[in-house]
Amino acid sequence: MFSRSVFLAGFLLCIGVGVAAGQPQYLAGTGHYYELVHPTGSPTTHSGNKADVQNRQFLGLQGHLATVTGDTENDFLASWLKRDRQTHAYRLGGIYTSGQWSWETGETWSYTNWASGEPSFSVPGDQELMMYGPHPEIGKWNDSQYGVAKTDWGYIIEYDVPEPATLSLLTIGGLALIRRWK
Ligand SMILES: [Ca+2]
Repeated sequence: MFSRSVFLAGFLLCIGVGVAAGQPQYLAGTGHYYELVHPTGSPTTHSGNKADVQNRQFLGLQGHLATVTGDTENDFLASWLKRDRQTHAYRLGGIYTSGQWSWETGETWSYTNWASGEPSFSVPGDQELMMYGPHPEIGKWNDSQYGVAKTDWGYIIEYDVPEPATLSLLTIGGLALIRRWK
């Protein structure tokens, strides 16, 4: 019984932390998975990345450009970007249009983590949102004119896990293991 419990605990732990580099990673603090997509050198835009992400799924979960709504989520992504130093900017799912910032998922825009002096609206009008990669303010946010193609920007995908689905997956996985063990 002891070894069975230890094995099951290990299995559950692996769901949280045992993902290979380059694969979506799980953040227990939000219960969501995240994926870094690095630039390929081809020009990309916010709307282009958004369309790409709408075709991306992980474990049957629909992805969206990441929405960062608290320190837990921001710190997780910032520390990931510190380890995986590829480029200076990663798009998020936030835009400034009709005079206000919003998340494209409809989540409440209340948390922000702007770099010093940002958002600067250096070109007035609609803006998109990015998180700094390797930069003195890594993990902080900056705004940039919406619709401008970038060759050196990556983006971050977030896969939301509905809470009942998380429980079901864990329960099904655990039951399957126990059955196999018997
Ligand atoms: Ca989020």
